[in-house]
Amino acid sequence: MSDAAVHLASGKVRELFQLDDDRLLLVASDRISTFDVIHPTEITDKGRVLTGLSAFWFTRTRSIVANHLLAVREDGRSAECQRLEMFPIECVVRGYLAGSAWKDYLATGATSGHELPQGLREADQLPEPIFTPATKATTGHDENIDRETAAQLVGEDQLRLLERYSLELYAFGSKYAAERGIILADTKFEFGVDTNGTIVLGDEALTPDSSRFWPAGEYEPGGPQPSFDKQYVRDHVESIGWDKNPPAPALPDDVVAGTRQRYVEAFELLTGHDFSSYTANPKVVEA
Ligand code: Q0N
Repeated sequence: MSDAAVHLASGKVRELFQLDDDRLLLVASDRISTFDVIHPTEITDKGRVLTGLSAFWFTRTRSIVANHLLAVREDGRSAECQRLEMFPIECVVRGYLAGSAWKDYLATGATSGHELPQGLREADQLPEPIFTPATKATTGHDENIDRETAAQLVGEDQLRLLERYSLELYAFGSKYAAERGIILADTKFEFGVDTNGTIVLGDEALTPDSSRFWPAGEYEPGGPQPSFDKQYVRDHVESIGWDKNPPAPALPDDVVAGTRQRYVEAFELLTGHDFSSYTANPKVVEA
């Protein structure tokens, strides 16, 4: 990392440093969480997979919306980014009924103000993708909010643009992924504005940590779907009876190896590059 980079923020799995007035360094660790708790065991190369996938998507979605990526560093896990003023909402798009949207739907028939058809099952595809903004919770879970609440937070005109960019990014990513055997059930974007007031896509984008990736070959609506990346870990912690309260258990070698392989597989399926070619030269994803 650069000298004198100032630590700005820590997420569960990523760290943010300030490089200078205009630039940040976003570093993706190999940490993994299940049920919102970080395990003490790391998944080798997970951070590189997430950084590489984000860079891949940033390169391919520039015609939809500008993004904050300036350069991926040689380590493959650190990204130099343009400093933005972030919007205080998470821009979630859902093509399938899962997670908190499924819970909302069971309770109310709607999610984030979208009335949904009756009779949907868990994990069903929605008639069309929906924009379901949420507030960023510093602790605990993000809260789904309706359009009006989101408009109060960012302004009506900005919200309209955020919604449009989010839906276009999801449409691009979900089509691309579906052609490669991965269902992009839902995904979360974070946007900011640059010094000109232009909206810019920040954070990571269309990664397994910011999205639900389901293996298309195993898709079976009517219940929870296996996660493309974390299913070995979830199955393992369920099998040992972990109560999902901290601390999370250490993971055995076979679970680590299987999980690493799933992350690498997602990277290779989506980018079309061998993961080894990315570690040799991270710029391959930006071509
Ligand atoms: C920023 N977060 C939230 C990493 C992710 N380009 C940017 N400019 C200014 N601020 C941010 C970005 C970005 N991306 C994003 N916080 C600040 C998520 N963080 C939490 C910590 O780890």
